[in-house]
Amino acid sequence: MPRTDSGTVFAPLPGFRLLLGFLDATRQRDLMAAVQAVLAEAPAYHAAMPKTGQKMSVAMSNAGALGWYTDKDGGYRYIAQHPETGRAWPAIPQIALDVWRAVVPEASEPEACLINLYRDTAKMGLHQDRDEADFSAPVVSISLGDEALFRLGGTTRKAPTRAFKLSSGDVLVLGGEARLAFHGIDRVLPGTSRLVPGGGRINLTLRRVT
Ligand code: MD6
Ligand code: FE
Repeated sequence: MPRTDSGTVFAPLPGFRLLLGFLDATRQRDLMAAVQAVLAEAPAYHAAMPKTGQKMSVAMSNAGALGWYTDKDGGYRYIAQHPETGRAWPAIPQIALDVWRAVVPEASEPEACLINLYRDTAKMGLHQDRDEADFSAPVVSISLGDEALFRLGGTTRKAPTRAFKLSSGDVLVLGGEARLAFHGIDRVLPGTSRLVPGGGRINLTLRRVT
């Protein structure tokens, strides 16, 4: 059971799994190198929120058949090409596919790998992952680099929330009842890791989309 920022433990919704230190230092470095190769081909950008057009503080890119994207007019969606280069997204790094297979062996192959890059004071507001057609498939996330305070709530926005720390190499699964739990990143703790070149945190989220 996760230990929260206030030192207490709590029981999250069924289907929530936090695998602390799932990737050892070597596999973190190898995955980081693979992510850098993806970003060299598909540069990270600051996507804009629907309606307001407000740019997100987190920079994003994708790997896989489909990539999550948002802009002012089109809203949240999955697209098959990088919005600026027009090219197909690079393949999902093998280590990330291996994590998916190991932690959710019952699920079909992931179609999307969103890459979230947090520099400086970037954070992510409380949200549900609900732009996919099928919520029966879990979402698997892998954290690399600086530690972050992850906030997890219930399936309604007003349900109580708790924050706990995610560190480099941790893997988090939102499946079952937890698949639609609200969650976000309160803040990143700068300088807590040297893994990400230039500093900061990277989170990969693997998903089925169709
Ligand atoms: C992050 N993670 O850790 C943001 N979504 O940077 C997510 O939004 C997320 O970690 C779905 C499932 C797991 C996650
Ligand atoms: Fe999410």
